[in-house]
Amino acid sequence: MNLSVYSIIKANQEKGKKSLALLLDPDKIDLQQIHQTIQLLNKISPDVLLIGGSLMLSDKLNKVVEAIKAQTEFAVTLFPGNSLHISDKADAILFLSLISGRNPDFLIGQHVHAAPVIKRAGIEVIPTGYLLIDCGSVTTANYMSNTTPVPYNKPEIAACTALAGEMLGLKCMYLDGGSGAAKPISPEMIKLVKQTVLVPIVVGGGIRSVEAAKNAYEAGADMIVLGTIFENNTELATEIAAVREQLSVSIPSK
Ligand code: 1GP
Repeated sequence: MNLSVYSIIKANQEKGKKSLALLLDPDKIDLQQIHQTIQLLNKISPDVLLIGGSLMLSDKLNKVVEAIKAQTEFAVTLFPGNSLHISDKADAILFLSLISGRNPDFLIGQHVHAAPVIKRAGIEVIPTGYLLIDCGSVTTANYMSNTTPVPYNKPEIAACTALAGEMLGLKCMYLDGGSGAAKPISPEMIKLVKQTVLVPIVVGGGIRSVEAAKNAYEAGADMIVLGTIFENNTELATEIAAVREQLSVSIPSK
């Protein structure tokens, strides 16, 4: 039986195993060359494969999901920028509520449009608290969501926001500096969020070195997300991906 995507993340967390997610932007995938992407996916073997982004120009979402499903065993999880970014070919969706912001459209509005579509598609829903963090540049996610990100040096705001999200029943927290962020989220912020909530913590945005990955994992990230580096430097992405093995510890099951 195939495990649900959330149960993989949760089981890894409980075992002390660090998880890795790769994020593919459909706009940047050349469908003629997708076998190359697939080769790399097989090499890196992420725990979670995310597809999506804040803004999509092309109509390739469905095609990319279909091609990956046809040629690999990976479960495909949608990382949508809005309610149009849904493919019924996917396995799961991060149902993101942008709880760091005060824009009702991204807290609940888009969700109302998306809910019946997701229900019909029958895909796994992962209720996710999405926190945008100011990591030194205005990212597409910030601009498109029309929200103020959490200030870089205010870990307590991120922690209280994550706690509120957990109290509302969200099943994981995604701290995101946004694609191509100038710097990664600070270890201090990740650490405080980790100390505050029990749900799995996902950290992404600007992770482009082994050191940045280690810092995020050691501070408490259960899963890191690599996007830009996977697009730009697959060799380095492979090295970064190996960090999770070195840092995983073995927690005996209860
Ligand atoms: C963006 O967290 C992801 O939402 C990945 O960010 O592209 O900077 O790796 P990068």
